[in-house]
Amino acid sequence: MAWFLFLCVFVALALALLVQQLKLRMSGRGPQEPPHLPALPLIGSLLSLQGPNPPHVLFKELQETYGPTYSLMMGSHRVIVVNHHVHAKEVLLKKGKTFAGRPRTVTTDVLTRDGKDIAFGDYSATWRFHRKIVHGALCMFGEGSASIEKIICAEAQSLCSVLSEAASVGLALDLSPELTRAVTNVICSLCFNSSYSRGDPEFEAMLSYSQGIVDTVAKDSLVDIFPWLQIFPNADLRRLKQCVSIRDNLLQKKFDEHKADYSDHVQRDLMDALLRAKRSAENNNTAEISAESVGLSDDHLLMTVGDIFGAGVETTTTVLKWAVTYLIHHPQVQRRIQEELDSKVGGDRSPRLSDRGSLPYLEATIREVLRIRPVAPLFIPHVAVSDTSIGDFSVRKGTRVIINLWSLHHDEKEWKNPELFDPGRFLDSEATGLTIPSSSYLPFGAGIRVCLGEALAKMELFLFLSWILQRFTLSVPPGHALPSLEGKFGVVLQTPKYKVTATPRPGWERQRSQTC
Ligand code: PLO
Repeated sequence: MAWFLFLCVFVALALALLVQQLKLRMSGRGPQEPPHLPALPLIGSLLSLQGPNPPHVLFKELQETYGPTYSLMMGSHRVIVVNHHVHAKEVLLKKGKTFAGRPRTVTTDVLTRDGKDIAFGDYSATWRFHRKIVHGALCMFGEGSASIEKIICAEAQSLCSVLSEAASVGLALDLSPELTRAVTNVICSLCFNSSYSRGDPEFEAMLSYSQGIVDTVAKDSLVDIFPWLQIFPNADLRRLKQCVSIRDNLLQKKFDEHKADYSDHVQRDLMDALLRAKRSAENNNTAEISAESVGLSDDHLLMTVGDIFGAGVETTTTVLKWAVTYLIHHPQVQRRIQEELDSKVGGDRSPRLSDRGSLPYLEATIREVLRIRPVAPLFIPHVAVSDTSIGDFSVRKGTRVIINLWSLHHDEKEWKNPELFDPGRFLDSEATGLTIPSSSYLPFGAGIRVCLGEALAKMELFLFLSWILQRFTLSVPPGHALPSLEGKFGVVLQTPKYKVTATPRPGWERQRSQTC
């Protein structure tokens, strides 16, 4: 009986597949639609997406069969995967507004109270207004401001003290929590005008909930493809909900504290700036957009601070960890950065932002890290908000579009030996100036959803790496294997866990008390 049922289901699925393919061919839209991976009713193209490789690598490989732009079905959702920079730029820049939508998924809805944030929130008047005030607030507190440089340098100083202490007792360290604390404190100062010291229980709680969220959110897990799976017990979803609830309590606490002693006259941090923008929109009855009319609730502000916090910490920390990992694999690159630092900054003071122009090799190294291991190899999926096209292919409203940044950054036609770590490719022929040798390079995305924290991230990467490399040489402890370069796929591409020995450079055996 069971085998008969099984046979019936199998025959039904096969027939449905055949009919679907025939329909596609006969509809006359055939040549207009992107090449399509086989798809079965209900499960979509899931069978073609199995295998040992993470999605970004698999999507890159599938180009060989289907070309650089192809489509597939994730459950009942039509998805187009874009692997080439020309089409990627059409989606992000030329038709940015048409492709500005975001899909709603079970996990991101849990994280963002049904899309009330900026990164995962769908395109709407509320979203535009919301992004505008966050952009304004970030500009006021971030980019180019002297205070942010001071904050980063203070954290760099404290990070280097920890490395120095460990070195003095011959201890190898897992740099992950140290880098995370440094980066978290920068964002904390910016958002809440506060910071954490080593071992602070609130910081430890944050480390653990954030890891829980990174492990479970927005990675095209089955529950995001098949939302009805929520009705079954799901350990990942349970963990995500627990972590989000811990995060939300923490954010709510900070939010309430700020609201309690908010004053229109002083703006201490980003949270004050957001509160002020919201209040002024509410009071401004004559404005065409008031907070009421665009529906900017307390939830929106809270979720946005969650975004800034999460994005500000996870992304920058991840890039720093990849930078350290590649520097350990390539001691000659480390040496060259150190020589550059010695000759341009010297040993009597610490690097400053104004040194950026005179340290091209370090900048080139940062660019190369962002190329070879992009933080978000598939970005966050976009959605077409109306019927449109990509190149010659028609795209129906509601189609999800995944830009495979991994393919752009590893395109053999654009990059010589793309798997080779070579900062030199970002230097000009005299090796004194910086270039971007290919248009297939978009580490921060592009268009109306471009990363809001690009300037802040670049300042942090430059200052943290220059401070560390001025003082230390990084390696794995004797006898330890080099860390894997593979990366664990998720909402960010994660580095492996491993220990690092930071050996003080001559003259830096004892931490000097210097600021920038
Ligand atoms: C990281 C874990 C945090 O606890 C929550 C969070 C918020 C914003 C997310 C971020 C996580 C991961 C990186 C994301 C960012 C918004 C933009 C950024 C997705 C999930 C990228 C790379 O697009």
